[in-house]
Amino acid sequence: MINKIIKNVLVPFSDFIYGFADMSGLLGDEFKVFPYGISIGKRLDDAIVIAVESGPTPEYYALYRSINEELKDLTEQICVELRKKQIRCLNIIPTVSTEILESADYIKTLRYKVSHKMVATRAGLGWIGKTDLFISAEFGPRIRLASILMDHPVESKRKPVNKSKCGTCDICIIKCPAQAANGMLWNIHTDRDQFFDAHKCRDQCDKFGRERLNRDVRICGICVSVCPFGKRNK
Ligand code: B12
Repeated sequence: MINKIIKNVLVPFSDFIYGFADMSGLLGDEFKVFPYGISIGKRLDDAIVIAVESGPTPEYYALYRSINEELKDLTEQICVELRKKQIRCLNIIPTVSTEILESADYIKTLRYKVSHKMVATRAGLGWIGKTDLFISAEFGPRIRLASILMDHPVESKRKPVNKSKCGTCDICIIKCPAQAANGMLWNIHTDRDQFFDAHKCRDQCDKFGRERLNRDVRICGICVSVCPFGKRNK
């Protein structure tokens, strides 16, 4: 029933991936009533991503904005249908609100209370790469993610992914203009801050936003563009 609802909304289906996650015990107390999750990824346009190899372009920024809006609408549509079936759910939008972006806690930690990547690894869709990107089996990191939390369990065909499959590949580390990663391979016991300096990354995104796009936005995308898993699945 839930699969049918999701497939009816995600059109064309070949542009999306989705999976079901058991999030019990992984989120804060405020989410206790929603222990299960749906992870949804929309693929990014290859031509636009390829052009980001040396930094963000206006086309990439436009894509980022339009996919955020699209995913927000699609996940809301799914939530409406789930609620009709008496399933309680919460739509976690792709990015964070301006209010959160400006909060002291976010500026200090660069962490949000629901990590889309965590929902995605629990759903068995992929793993975390060396520059802390989520790498999907289908499209590599060339996706944008959204999540739905709910109170209804759904059996998953995929097993949660607990460690990185990047092996010896270091291309995202070499190409990162912020030199934000140290090369450590991720597993579920590795905290982001052990292998990735999010503040260095944010400062570079901020610089790119001002210099390349003339805007107060934080955007980069080089690690997304250079990952061989994204290229392989083109
Ligand atoms: C804060 C934030 C940033 C910050 C910090 C980035 C960071 N890596 O933490 C800054 C401003 C630097 C940033 C930059 C960018 N961001 Co950003 N950002 C976010 C945001 C809003 C929250 C991320 C967060 O809370 N991080 C905190 C850490 C702790 O969590 P995490 O990074 O998500 O990953 C950890 C957990 O998932 C954990 N984990 C995974 N599975 C499991 C399972 C278990 C059991 C456990 C215990 C842990 C665990 O492993 C990871 C490492 O510890 C998310 C949206 C969201 N709500 O998730 C987007 C998001 C991460 N950003 C995204 C993107 C694309 C970018 C940029 C490329 C910008 C751009 N659009 O050009 C850059 C590059 C970032 C990079 N290489 O990581 C995408 C990533 C897509 C992908 N394929 O991975 C997201 C998911 C937005 C989206 N809707 O798709 N971002």
